[in-house]
Amino acid sequence: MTTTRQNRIITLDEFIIKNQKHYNDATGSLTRLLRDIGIASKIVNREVNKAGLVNILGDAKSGNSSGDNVQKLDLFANQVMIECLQNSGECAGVASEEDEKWTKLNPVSNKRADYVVVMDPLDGSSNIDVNVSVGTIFGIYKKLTKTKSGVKESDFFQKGSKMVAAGYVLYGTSTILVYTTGNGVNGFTLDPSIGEFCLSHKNIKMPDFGIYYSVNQGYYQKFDLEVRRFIDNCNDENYRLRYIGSMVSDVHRSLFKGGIFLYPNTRKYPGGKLRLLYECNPMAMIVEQAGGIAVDCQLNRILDVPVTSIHQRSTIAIGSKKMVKDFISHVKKYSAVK
Ligand code: AHM
Ligand code: MG
Repeated sequence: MTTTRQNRIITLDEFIIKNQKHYNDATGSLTRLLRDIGIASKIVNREVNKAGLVNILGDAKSGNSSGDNVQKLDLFANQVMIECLQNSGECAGVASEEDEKWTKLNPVSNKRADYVVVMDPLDGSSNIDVNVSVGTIFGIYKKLTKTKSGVKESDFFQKGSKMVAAGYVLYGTSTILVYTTGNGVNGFTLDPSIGEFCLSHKNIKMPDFGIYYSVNQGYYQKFDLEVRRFIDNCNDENYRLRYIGSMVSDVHRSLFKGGIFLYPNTRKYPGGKLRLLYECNPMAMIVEQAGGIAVDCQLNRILDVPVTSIHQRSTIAIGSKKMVKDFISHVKKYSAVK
């Protein structure tokens, strides 16, 4: 007699391999690259979870290339991600929020490296010391340079719409890896007892509407009129304000519950604070793939914004379709942007 197991566990590795056929060119190289990222995030997760026990918390007394304080765990995550991306030899170069310059990776066994990776190894790092969720964000592009292991800065200057995959790992009450290869969004929760990411959220669809809005309302007076009007409207509608200060966590909540996340321009950050390559683009690809919208405060689709520098910043309004459309209406009504 044969028995069929219901609810069979599907691990991240198994899922990636099974879905390889949906990628544009199913050579297995993107599969191997995604697996490298899965391994790196398990190592980062281990350190994030024991961060209170060992001496890797706190400020490393150096600023990152964007001028923010860097905490030691950021540096660790950065190093682990780069080392793991080196493993399979599929990645030719990495641009990280933590490094001023992008890094060329050494070829493995003289094989062809077709991809470049952009990443924020530990987003929301100001939250580490106080046990609040942080995350890793990544985006993957096919490099433009034709030679086997060659890679140039221009390989990173591709619009977000050219990404072949994007994802994030949220180190929260549980650790979840969410990623897309442009064919829907899936989430995998880390089962610590077996050390595997297991498929837990299949084909994630973002609600068209939600009751949450997420913005640093402390900057209210520093926002442009149209943004203030939109926030006023959120208050009038009794939407609930939730702001963790960790984009991954705030967008993750919107992805599942519905909502909108905003980081508009302020006097301190006239072009927005968040980085287009490492934060806005990957989150925008995921949200769009789940049925949401992501625009900047000039109402450009985030994924269509031209890239001219690896540390480029952007404003962002990202989230449920109806809420972002409402934001767009407010911008059109109260500003010169048409
Ligand atoms: P980080 O990558 O240095 O951690 O900075 C990005 C973070 C986002 O996760 C978060 O949304 C934002 O900065 C919070 O900024 P603020 O404290 O200005 O609200
Ligand atoms: Mg960040």
